Amino acid sequence: MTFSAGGVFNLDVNASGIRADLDLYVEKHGSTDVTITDLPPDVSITSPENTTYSNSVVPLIFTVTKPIHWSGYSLDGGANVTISSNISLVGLVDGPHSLTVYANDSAGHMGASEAVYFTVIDTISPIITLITPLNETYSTITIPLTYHTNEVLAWTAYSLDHGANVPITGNTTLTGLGEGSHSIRIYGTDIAANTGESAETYFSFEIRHDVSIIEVYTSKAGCQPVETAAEGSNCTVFAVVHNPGSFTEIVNVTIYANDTAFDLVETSLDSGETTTLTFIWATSVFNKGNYTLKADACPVPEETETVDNTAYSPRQLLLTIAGDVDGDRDVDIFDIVRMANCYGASPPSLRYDPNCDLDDDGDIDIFDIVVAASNYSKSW
Ligand SMILES: [Ca+2]
Ligand SMILES: [Ca+2]
Ligand SMILES: [Ca+2]
Ligand SMILES: [Ca+2]
Repeated sequence: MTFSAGGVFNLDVNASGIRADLDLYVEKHGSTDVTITDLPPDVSITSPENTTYSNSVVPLIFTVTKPIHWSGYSLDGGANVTISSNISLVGLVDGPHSLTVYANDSAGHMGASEAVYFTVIDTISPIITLITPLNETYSTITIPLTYHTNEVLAWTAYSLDHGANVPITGNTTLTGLGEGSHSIRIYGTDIAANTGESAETYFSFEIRHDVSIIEVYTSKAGCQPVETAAEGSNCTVFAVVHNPGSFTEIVNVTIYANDTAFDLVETSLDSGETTTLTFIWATSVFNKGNYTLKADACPVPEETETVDNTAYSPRQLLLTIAGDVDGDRDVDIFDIVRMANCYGASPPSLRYDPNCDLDDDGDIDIFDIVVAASNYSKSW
């Protein structure tokens, strides 16, 4: 007999036959309770091993013999720390350690590994990788200083232009730089006092005026097979504008459908700031057809790099009969079925299909359906 889970089961046994010594037919019936114990997961630790490690980072790798509901570890007899997979134990201080891994199944049966005893004598320097600044020219008045390290650091600092170490506690920003070339390096000390340093990065700072358009997209972005907007309705267009320069700028962004300007937004951007501007494209005065959206940031005073002031939508949008949500220039049963499939949806639902939101008000409701139905069987 095989039991799929633990528990108490009542076992009925019926037997019958000829009892030879009496030459009689007999029937016997018996009943008993059987308790099946569900075994807990068997937990084994593959790493750490019973050895000495020369770094404060040691992989924790364990295996279990059945599906588990929860797992955790106890280091040096401390409280259980929940983990959902293999991890790295970090920040291990020099000296002896013990580790036990626990896991339970969905019925709460807890298994425990054998304790592993290991020792850490950290003689390896931390590996520090500078992420930013890159080897580039910066103009923003604050420059992000970001780095990665492979182990816990007790002390971290940066040295700019080979100057005195400036202690930091994590990612930070560089400000107040003079114009010209700079170099930077990060130093760190692990908890066993081994010192490491990043490679040196060279970068420049240049004071200038600049604005840029990073991207342009519509409220229909991503729709397949084409982005469609309903003739006569509004379509929302977004432009992401950035200030890579050193000054606060007043930016005027004009937006175009092909070569026809239809909206303009003015905004103020601080050095390094990025914002998304929203434009309304009232399509009623536009003919049906394919349109590329363009955003154009008017150059600010003394701006010299103007190539990045213009950006285009990555795909064309088809302005078509309201209800032609698949963009094949008719309103037929395929369009209506597509709309019905997302009826009632609004963001962030994955069912929300922007092409079907004919009035672009953030939902697919009866008003969208009625407009499509009124154009049923029309084509162009
Ligand atoms: Ca180390
Ligand atoms: Ca520019
Ligand atoms: Ca269609
Ligand atoms: Ca709608």
